[in-house]
Amino acid sequence: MSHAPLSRQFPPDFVWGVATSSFQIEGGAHEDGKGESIWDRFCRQPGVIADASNGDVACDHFHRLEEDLDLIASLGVNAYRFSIAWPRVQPAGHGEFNPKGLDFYERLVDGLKQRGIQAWATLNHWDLPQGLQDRGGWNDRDTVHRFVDYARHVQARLGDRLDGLTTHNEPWVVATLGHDKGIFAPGLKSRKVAAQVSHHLLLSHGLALQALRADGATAKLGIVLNLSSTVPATAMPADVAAAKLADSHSRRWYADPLFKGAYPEDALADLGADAPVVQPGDMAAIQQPMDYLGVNYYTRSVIAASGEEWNAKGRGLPVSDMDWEIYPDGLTDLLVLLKNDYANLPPVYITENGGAFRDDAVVLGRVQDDDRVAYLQTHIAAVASALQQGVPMAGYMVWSLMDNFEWASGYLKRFGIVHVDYGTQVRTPKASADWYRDFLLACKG
Ligand code: PNW
Repeated sequence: MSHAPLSRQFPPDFVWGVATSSFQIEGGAHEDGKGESIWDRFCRQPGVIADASNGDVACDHFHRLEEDLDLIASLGVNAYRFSIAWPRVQPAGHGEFNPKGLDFYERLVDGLKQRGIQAWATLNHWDLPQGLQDRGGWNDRDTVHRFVDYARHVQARLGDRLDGLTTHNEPWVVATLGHDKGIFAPGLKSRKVAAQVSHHLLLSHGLALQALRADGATAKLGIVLNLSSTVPATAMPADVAAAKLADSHSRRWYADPLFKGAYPEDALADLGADAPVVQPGDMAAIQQPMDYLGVNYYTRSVIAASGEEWNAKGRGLPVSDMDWEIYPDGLTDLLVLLKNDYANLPPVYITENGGAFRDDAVVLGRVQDDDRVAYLQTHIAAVASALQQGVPMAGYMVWSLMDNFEWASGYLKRFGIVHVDYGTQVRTPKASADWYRDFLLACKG
């Protein structure tokens, strides 16, 4: 452990950012010819969104681009991670492209460049065109090829100005929460479908990387995985075995194909007849060299053989407003594990980290979110510790720039370092935004 101030523990070229995604902030759901996404459709199902809300307006970012660019710049970050809504760019997900859709992202990217901020774009942060879902969505192998076409189209227009280009955000969430648990769009409940979806997401990632490189990509290309440190609830052999299998179904299910070209054997055996159909050449296509790996980290995952959920709050452990345990050491553990497991690990960026907290009311123009300040500080320290242990860390981005549509939780959970009043759309930087700005100034120091 280094005792130098935290700000001295990062190299000068370290990438510091804030992150958002299209559906969660943009609104403008019907502007400029945008098509319907599976999240537009899903939100209309009764009972699936906690406050019965949707993304029609969200943070109205679509109409407040210049103000939000100035807000990002005011934080002193050198990178902004955002996502591109596929249905803006290609309303049905197949057939006609809509040039007006990319006009918006061109203004965003040019606005970032003018302010000296790196542009990190994600192609799929879950808002698949409904027109593709109507044909089977990610369960249908043709969607893989539609994604590659879309990726090439975006790169042709914006690629020369992008610093990073991410294929998918958190394929585990899309596959498992969207197609097995059914709590996210498209709301399906089939383990078999989810497994096939995960394979198609990985395959589309690999084929997109091949195509983008063949087209002369200059941005760094990679994928973003949601990962946690997975540990057994007790030292009992049954719990240890359950934790190992849970790790194979989550972290290794995605990282092993990407870096080793194979799904983990124990997870495949556990899936049995639900294992995905894999065609010859698929695994080689998935195992493309990547310029970086993006890691989203929020909490650790504690596994018991009984299948009982680990109730951190009930055990008196610190939790965020999502009831996710606050466990910064898990981030260091995870990053060191990645370095040890994957000899060819590329530079790693924390592409999301942050927390929802309740102390978020605006009082006399101020939001004193001390819990979030502590969360960010301890997790950035966890990244510094991984760096000292030889993990090739290259960047860190806070989730999120501002409060936004938190999926099935609607607008009830606030992750922003900037407060959003949804009635007026007024943005108020919280104490955590001030802390982050001061920290980044000290890093430059
Ligand atoms: C990520 N889980 O979602 C997403 O990338 C963001 O869009 C989201 O706002 C953020 O984390 C906070 O939730 C996740 O249940 C949602 O394991 C759920 C899980 C993980 C990530």
